[in-house]
Amino acid sequence: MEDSTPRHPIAVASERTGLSQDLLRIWERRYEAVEPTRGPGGHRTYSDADIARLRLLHAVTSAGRSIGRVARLSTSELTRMVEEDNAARAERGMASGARESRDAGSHAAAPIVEMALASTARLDASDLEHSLRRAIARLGITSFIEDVASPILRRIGEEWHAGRLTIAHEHLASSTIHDIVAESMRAIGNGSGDATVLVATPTGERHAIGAALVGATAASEGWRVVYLGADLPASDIAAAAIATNARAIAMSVIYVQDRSRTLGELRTLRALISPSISIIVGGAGAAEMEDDLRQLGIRVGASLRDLRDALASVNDAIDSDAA
Ligand code: B12
Repeated sequence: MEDSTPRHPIAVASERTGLSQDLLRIWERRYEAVEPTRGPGGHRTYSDADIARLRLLHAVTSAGRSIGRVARLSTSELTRMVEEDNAARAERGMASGARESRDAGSHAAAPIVEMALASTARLDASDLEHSLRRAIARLGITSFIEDVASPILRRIGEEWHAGRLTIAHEHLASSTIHDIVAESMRAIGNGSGDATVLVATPTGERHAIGAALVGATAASEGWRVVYLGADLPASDIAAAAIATNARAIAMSVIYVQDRSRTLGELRTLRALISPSISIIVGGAGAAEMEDDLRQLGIRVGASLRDLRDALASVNDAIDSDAA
């Protein structure tokens, strides 16, 4: 059994657990994950038992669980969870290389997600931007989108819905993520790719980040991307597609406020452009209208993998036209 005598300042706790001092404070204040003793000057002092518990919390969150779900578990429950994770990892020893590297990406991402949420909670935009830029450099754009940006946005949505974060926190995180993803999209796509895809959201859809993620994914697949952002009328999207000679239009629909208006916009878009230009629509809102969209001749995708598949089949069609 570990010693519960308070002995270590926060710098030592950070060094021994691999968790930043900021994260230690957040885990304590928001989630009551540990309760270090306060010295006469108010400084936190951790025991060996606290440090052992923090290491367990680090291991179970790095495996993909959110701190909110595990912070209040007893130390013996956390130990059991880590043992189960280790056993599962050993059992999975024969898994394929691709799967292994994908898991490695999401393991590396879990602490980044927690750090980014902590920076958002402090409204510290420069810290948030710094950790996100480092994450893109380390993980690459695809893993950044799937393992970092999407989980952060989901968690921010949950915290916002539960009233634990305000619209100011959400705006700070959304605008930072949007700008970084859009910047990467332009950096990857700059001048490359023969085929053009136009990316936008329809009138009434103000959620732009899905479209930016779509643009960055298409750019990383070698497409030239014309990114128009959010909330555009069908007639303008069609005119831009014709002017840029786009071979595909990818639209993100996250929230449907007025179903008949959104469907009407997409119907108009389909009617205004040549049938040889593919329209691919995805996002949570698109899933709600899937049958209607298919009837209009619009392809529906649920994930960015579906987007890659759809763009690959457009490319195949371009190649067979050229042959
Ligand atoms: C940021 C945000 C906002 C910001 C957007 C800022 C911006 N510049 O984008 C602002 C403040 C404007 C906003 C407004 C609103 N929001 Co909002 N918002 C969010 C939040 C936190 C993140 C949205 C986001 O970008 N997600 C990231 C997306 C891209 O991830 P995803 O949806 O899982 O998409 C994945 C796939 O679907 C796929 N995909 C996405 N697009 C495409 C496209 C193609 C072609 C393909 C193949 C795949 C694909 O790839 C993604 C990555 O894996 C979500 C929370 C959440 N859980 O998402 C709420 C959320 C979407 N918002 C919500 C609501 C209710 C609203 C408002 C109505 C609030 C209000 N009362 O005003 C308004 C509506 C505005 C409007 N008319 O569009 C709800 C929607 C609930 C619902 N479905 O009924 C959510 C879920 C929050 C919640 N839990 O309540 N919001």
